[in-house]
Amino acid sequence: MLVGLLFILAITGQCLCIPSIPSFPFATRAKPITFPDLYEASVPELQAGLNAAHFTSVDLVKAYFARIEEVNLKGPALRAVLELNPSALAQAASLDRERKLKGARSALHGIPILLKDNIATIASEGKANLSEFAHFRAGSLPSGWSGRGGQNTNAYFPNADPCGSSSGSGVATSIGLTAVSLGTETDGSITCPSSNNNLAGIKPTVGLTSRAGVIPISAHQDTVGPMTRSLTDAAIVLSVIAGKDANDNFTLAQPSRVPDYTKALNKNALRGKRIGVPRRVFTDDSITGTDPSVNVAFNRALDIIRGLGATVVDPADLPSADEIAVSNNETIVLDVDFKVQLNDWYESLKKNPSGVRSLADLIKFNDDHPELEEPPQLEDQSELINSEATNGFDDAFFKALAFDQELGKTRGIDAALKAHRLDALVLPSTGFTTVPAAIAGYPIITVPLGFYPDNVTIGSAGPTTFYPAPGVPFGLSFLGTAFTEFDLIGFGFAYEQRTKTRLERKAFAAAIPKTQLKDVI
Ligand SMILES: *[C@@H]1O[C@H](CO)[C@@H](O)[C@H](O)[C@H]1NC(C)=O
Ligand SMILES: *[C@@H]1O[C@H](CO)[C@@H](O)[C@H](O)[C@H]1NC(C)=O
Ligand SMILES: *[C@@H]1O[C@H](CO)[C@@H](O)[C@H](O)[C@H]1NC(C)=O
Ligand SMILES: CC(=O)N[C@H]1CO[C@H](CO)[C@@H](O)[C@@H]1O
Repeated sequence: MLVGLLFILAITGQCLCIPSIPSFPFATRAKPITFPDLYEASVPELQAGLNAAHFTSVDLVKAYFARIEEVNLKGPALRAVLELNPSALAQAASLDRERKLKGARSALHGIPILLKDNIATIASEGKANLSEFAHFRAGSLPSGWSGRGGQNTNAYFPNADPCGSSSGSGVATSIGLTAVSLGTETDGSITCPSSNNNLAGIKPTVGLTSRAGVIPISAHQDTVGPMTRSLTDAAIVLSVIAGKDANDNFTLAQPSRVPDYTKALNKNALRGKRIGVPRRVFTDDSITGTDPSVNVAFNRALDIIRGLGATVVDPADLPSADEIAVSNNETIVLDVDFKVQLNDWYESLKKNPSGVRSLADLIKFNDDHPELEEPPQLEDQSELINSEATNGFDDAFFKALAFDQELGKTRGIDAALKAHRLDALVLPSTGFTTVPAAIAGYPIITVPLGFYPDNVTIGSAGPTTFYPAPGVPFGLSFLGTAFTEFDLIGFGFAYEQRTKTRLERKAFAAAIPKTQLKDVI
């Protein structure tokens, strides 16, 4: 499954492809071809251009590589991309040949995709920078920093926080360094960087997409999902990556058929629905609770949702909200899972030239190589040390896991949905609003909600990063119970299409790459 190629240029799946159009034989005057702007280009637009032979996948790879070159280490040095797939051009050429002979295999045929670095690939391939160990190394470390990649920063304000841990996927997709990307979420790591980078993101139900080959934090919470510029693109990617995988037994519990999520893209999807606002999840949140920019935009969003024909139930609190706010059960579960599963992951590697074969080795490696892994102000690896100190799957672990299920599901999201007869919950995507869905393993769909105003007081998010900051985006999350992605995508799409918030503001000028398809053809 995901064991992809940097630029996974083809994946099998439902074919939404537009049939290839033969060149029009009677044309007397060729109509000038207009190429899609790669800052915003959607998968259907790219697929149409590929099928019409206006450009090839080779052209796309060349253009994206040139765009990465412009801003990744040069110019604003966003450090969003770690590696380029050395075989991407050859793979693209082979997929171009296949398209000519047989047509496109799927809606992703020949579409460049960027993967978060914790997702295994077949050979050495390209990759998005991330918060190290998906930000599990230590809560104090800034988002987007890794020893390997340096500090990845936001494209909307110089040195702003990209959020994490799928930071590189977020930043690279936000300015069109790739068509689409994949991130992973344990608690917030797709939702938050999608929010901070003006993207649509889908954190699927745990078990909808396979984690085989993904460096784990926790089998109970980890999930792989798309980060894209529109929910249309996200639905296309999710339709391809969802499904059962014998190498990840959590996927065996999903419903028998993967829906075509593009069928959920209905502008009227909110009509007649009941959407609840679990206010206690964010009113006490240090990031979201008192933030006037987020709260004003959120209340405006509720009016828009009403305008789209839904009933907004406000508040529709999770009975467990106050307990979740003070609970340490999630940390107990993650600390144990991480040690056990990371050690299993090291053991599963066929080749590992690094000499690091366990969590204990990793902690020692970091301490032995401060120049690589513990530069000044970034020494902290307390969460790794806490995890190493745990004793495997003991009574305390199973108790904490059971509490999490209860707090997140039965007395949490499911209780609120049931009590108020709701179709979904809606929340700002900022801060700690991802926790209930994280401990429940439930889905979150995020779409752009707004931007910090130009006069916002710039805050600090780490030794060299800022949050909030002028122009930095934030998102709106739709939440539901397990495997309700189809409905949630519909609700997010109705809101996205009504508001088109993403298009209201662009990245700062130096962070916008100039190369376009016309420059490489
Ligand atoms: C998956 O398999 C592991 C052992 O390989 C087992 O401990 C776990 O309970 C299984 N999980 C599910 C959801 O089937
Ligand atoms: C786990 O959650 C339960 C229910 O809220 C709570 O009573 C318990 O104190 C929590 N445990 C920890 C370690 O936070
Ligand atoms: C920013 O500007 C808006 C209106 O333009 C104003 O209402 C608000 O008070 C200002 N905020 C700050 C922090 O100056
Ligand atoms: C090992 C490696 O490729 N490191 C690169 C990671 O990405 C950063 C920023 O893009 C580069 O500075 C490193 O060379």
